[in-house]
Amino acid sequence: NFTPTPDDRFTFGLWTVGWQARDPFGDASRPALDPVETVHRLAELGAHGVSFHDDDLLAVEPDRDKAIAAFKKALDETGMKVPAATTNLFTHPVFKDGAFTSNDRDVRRYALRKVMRNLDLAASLGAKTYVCWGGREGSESDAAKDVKAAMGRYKEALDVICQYVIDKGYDIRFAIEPKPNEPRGDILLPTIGHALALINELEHPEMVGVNPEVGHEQMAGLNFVHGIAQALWHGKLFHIDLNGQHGPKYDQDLIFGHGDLKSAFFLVDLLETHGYDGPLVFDYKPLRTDDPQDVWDSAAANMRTYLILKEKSRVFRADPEVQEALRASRVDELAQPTLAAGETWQDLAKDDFDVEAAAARGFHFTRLNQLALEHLMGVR
Ligand code: GLT
Ligand code: MN
Ligand code: MN
Ligand code: MN
Repeated sequence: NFTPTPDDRFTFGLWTVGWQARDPFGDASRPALDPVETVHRLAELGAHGVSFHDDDLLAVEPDRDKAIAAFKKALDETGMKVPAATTNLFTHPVFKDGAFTSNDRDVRRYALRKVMRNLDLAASLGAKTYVCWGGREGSESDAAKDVKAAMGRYKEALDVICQYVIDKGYDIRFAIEPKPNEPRGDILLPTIGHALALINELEHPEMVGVNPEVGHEQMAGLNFVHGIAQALWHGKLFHIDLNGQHGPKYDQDLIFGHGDLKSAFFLVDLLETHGYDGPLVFDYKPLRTDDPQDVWDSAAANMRTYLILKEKSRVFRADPEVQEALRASRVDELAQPTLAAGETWQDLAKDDFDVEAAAARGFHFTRLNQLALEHLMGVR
């Protein structure tokens, strides 16, 4: 039974199901969705929570106080949580050259004010993570952006908002969301690795992690599972955006599993076997061809796919043939330190290693991979 419950920690951004399907070539194909309806519908489907941009709350009610009150009421009625929130620093044309790294200093100051205002709301709703997607931080021309200076401003902005959270006593950490391009020709912090490197330069690196999105790494041709494993190793996987993508092209934001299904399987396997306990967030776009009822089918499909893959992973790991194949491929041997306890480089000197014999040994990865695929294809 693949029916989600709040214990599964599934959450959705209001902007996902609420996407009206405007694209660069066409108008909206669906009407605006009331965040109150979203909260109720997602709760009925078994979700745990919702996240939002400051501006998402104003989708149908322009009065901010009224919109917030209605949203809070829906949360109270349904028991839905707000694990994370974020700021829209990309839609208004004032952000056309970015927010934290706009060449225009006044825009940078306005962006920080916009973040701080929404941090107050996020804290009041109990959000523990605040996402920073730098969609417009970047350029189309290398002449137009002093990237070294931009890194300084990015650090400065993150330092300021960390200090704000500390001074206000909020229990909030930040998660940087990398993306290589779109809407800018090139976006700063294009990959998980770039974001991790910047975090090391901050005043409060412990307060900042990453929010990687499946499609964003795959747009750059990168292996998302590897990126997530490294983020986990650094203790920096604060949040994750799950969706689907078919290789390097525009950001598709497909339903989770509707892009690279093999990668989705190994991702769920990694998250479920390596103790990720944060929210499982679907950041997808219902197809432009979907009608308002289809949208809820698509929301349910994300969660159902995750739960099916979780079960596939469990059965894969429990299969004695898989366990034997993992041993034959020496997958467990990699966890063994290369030097034994107490050894130093000097102990590597005595050399009785048979290079040719080791070179001749196969790793039998084909068998292991085929076993994984047969589990995924449902024949085992
Ligand atoms: C925007 C973007 C997403 C980010 C969101 C957070 S909004 O739709 O494409 O990947 O996660 O700002
Ligand atoms: Mn995306
Ligand atoms: Mn997106
Ligand atoms: Mn995202």
